[in-house]
Amino acid sequence: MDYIDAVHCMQNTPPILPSEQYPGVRHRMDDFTAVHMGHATSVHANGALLAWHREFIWLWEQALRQECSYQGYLPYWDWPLYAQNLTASPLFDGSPTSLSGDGDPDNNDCVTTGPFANMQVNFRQGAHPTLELPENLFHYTPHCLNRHINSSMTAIFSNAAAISHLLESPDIITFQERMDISMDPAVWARQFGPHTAGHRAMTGTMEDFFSSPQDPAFMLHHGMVDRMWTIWQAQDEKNHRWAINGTMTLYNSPLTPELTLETEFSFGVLGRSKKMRELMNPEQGDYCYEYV
Ligand SMILES: [Cu+2]
Repeated sequence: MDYIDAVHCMQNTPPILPSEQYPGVRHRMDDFTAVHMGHATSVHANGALLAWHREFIWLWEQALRQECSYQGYLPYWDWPLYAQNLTASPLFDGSPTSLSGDGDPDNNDCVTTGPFANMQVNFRQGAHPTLELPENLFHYTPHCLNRHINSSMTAIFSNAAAISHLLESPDIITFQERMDISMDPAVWARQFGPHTAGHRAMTGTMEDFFSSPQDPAFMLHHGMVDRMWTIWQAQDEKNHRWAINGTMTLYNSPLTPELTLETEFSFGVLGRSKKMRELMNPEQGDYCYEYV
């Protein structure tokens, strides 16, 4: 409940981004969505996904604490617990302690139950991955938080066996593919990792390539992505901890320079730029966290 209150608080806190350039930004949570949107083409389906989103959710947790007096930690969505039936799970059953339930199919799939019932989201949705930022990306396009939850994908790709398989990845290339999506277009349609499956299962707001952080489920979903990476990294300090693979281009194509520990990531108004090296260990540098 404290977490839900803190999210509401962020939605009632004025933004930092200027409204002339970012007309859709109406509150602090929108700052996070807008930064995610601006970086989306360079931090997905490539070598930057894990590290960039680690910092992104860490910055969110910091902001909840510093700006909304949140005393807790960032919760995560424990995929295998609910993979077979998301709408029956305590996360999405629509109860007062959930992140709200499924959308109402008779009302444009708008979410009408739980703490985020009738919540307004401010950026458009429906975008798929593209190499270029779409025009009018930051325009004010108010509509309802919407979902059309379908557990068929998480049932297959986020279950306990899939998570074990993910954590047994022998190297970072395999881990990335099992987490997210294969780099081989031939298998895209039938093979997903739990990262992709979670976005697709929620559909609607959560499925937009750019503006998905508008759904309060996003941060918990990425909490679990980061938890998986954290566990995998800690399995083998020598071979997993500093393992990097890929570029900052969507699907690593066209080919751009390989990431190194010196590659810098930016986080706009959310925080200072950081090198890849600073994002590789949750117990080093600015970070001091672990997963239970
Ligand atoms: Cu993302």
